Amino acid sequence: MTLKALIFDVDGTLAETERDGHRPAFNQAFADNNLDWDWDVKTYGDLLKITGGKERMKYYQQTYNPKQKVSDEQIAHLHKIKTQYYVQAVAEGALPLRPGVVRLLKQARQQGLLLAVATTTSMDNVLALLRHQMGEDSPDWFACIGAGDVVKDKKPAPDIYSYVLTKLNLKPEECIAFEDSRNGLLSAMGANLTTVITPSFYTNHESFDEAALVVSHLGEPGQPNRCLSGPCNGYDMVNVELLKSIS
Ligand code: XBP
Ligand code: MG
Repeated sequence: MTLKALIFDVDGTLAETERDGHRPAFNQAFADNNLDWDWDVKTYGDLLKITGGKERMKYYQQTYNPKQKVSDEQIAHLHKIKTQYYVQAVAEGALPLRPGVVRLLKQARQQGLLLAVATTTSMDNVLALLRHQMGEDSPDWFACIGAGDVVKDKKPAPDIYSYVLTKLNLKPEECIAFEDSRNGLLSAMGANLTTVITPSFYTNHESFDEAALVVSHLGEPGQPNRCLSGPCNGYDMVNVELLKSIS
């Protein structure tokens, strides 16, 4: 079937956002609210199995501090403050896009493919990242941005990909998803999407057996990627030709 759209995860896929973006933003929000939580790099890696910031805080409270009372209102407040810190870090340029992301987005647009986002993270975070890294009008490059609480069940549930497919009015066979995590792969697979994986800092030990292609990153001229599994067909970067051959 003809390839018509590329659908991108954000955290870990467009940019390495977790360790030096989301994690310190959570910790700043905790400190501001006199909460004695402090997520170090290892703890945060363990907590990433729970997708969604509010869900992650709730899980941490229930699992690590069961006696502590933190209401849903407090979680929502902490999340609001965390988002402000995260957006501020993004606006200061703390989180560059991964190699090959801009190149592939531009090539796909030039060749008439639609672009979309399917992410667990909040819309404010996505818009801040796109605008800061690719210009004020870059969110308009995307036919659909599915983000955060727009669906009830976050990844690994397929809901966010199903939502985006419905908005695009496309079949899964007409699209390819880009992910960095097993939770993301399960979500895309649950919506019957062919998936390309670029493992990230926190996910490079995970299993991606069901992915169509696993590459170290999307690749740039002068910065070739490594083909980790799947038919890279001799390419050292992911481009539309390669994607058509696996779709
Ligand atoms: C990303 C996430 C997000 C961010 C935090 O998962 O789990 O929750 O860590 O974002 P994926 P919010 O890359 O699979 O979409 O705090 O805005 O929820
Ligand atoms: Mg991700």
